[in-house]
Amino acid sequence: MSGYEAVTPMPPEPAAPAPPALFTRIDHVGVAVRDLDESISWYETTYGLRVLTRETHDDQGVDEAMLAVADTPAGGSYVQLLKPTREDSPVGKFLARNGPGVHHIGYGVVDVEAALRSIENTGVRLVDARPRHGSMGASIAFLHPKDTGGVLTELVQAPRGAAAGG
Ligand code: CMX
Ligand code: CO
Repeated sequence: MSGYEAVTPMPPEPAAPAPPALFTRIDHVGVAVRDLDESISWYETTYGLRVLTRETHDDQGVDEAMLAVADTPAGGSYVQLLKPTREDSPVGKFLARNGPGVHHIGYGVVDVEAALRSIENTGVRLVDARPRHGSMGASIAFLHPKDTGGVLTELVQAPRGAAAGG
């Protein structure tokens, strides 16, 4: 006897299957700004970016501009400049608390409804239980920043046949 007890080795735990990747690309970075025209000019003159669309979304309380950064086979990527139309909106409250800066990240997904259900099943709180309309015809939904490491996260499904931002 060696002094060691014979130990039957445990069979290795079966590895949990890796979940399929939900994100296809970074669709856009949403930036809170105080003056939309001034910010657009700064992005144009400093970075040479081009404005694709300007929209007002009363439900979100924003005036916004989408600037094109890149076009990829999986879809486009953009900077979304956001100016609040009222103080008690998400971007209005963010600006009052933090000043101008990155407000959220929008990730491209193939199917926003399926992605929402999959993420919800992991226990992350959803801001939007169902997808809604976003910029440039996209279908979007937000996840709560308190459950995503402090990053307000938007899922973006491009409209059929188009590369779109949210
Ligand atoms: N990033 C990280 N944390 C954020 C945040 C952000 N953008 N906005 C708010 N929070 C945090 C706050 O810091 C605060 O944290 P503490 O409790 O630790 O102080 C907490 O969330 C609550 O902040 P609040 O100002 O009281 O905000 P509300 O709870 O009223 O709303 C949220 C938070 C996420 C539900 C709201 O911002 C929301 O519905 N966002 C999604 C819609 C949106 O952002 N629309 C504008 C963009 C539209 C587009 O991209 O098309
Ligand atoms: Co956005």
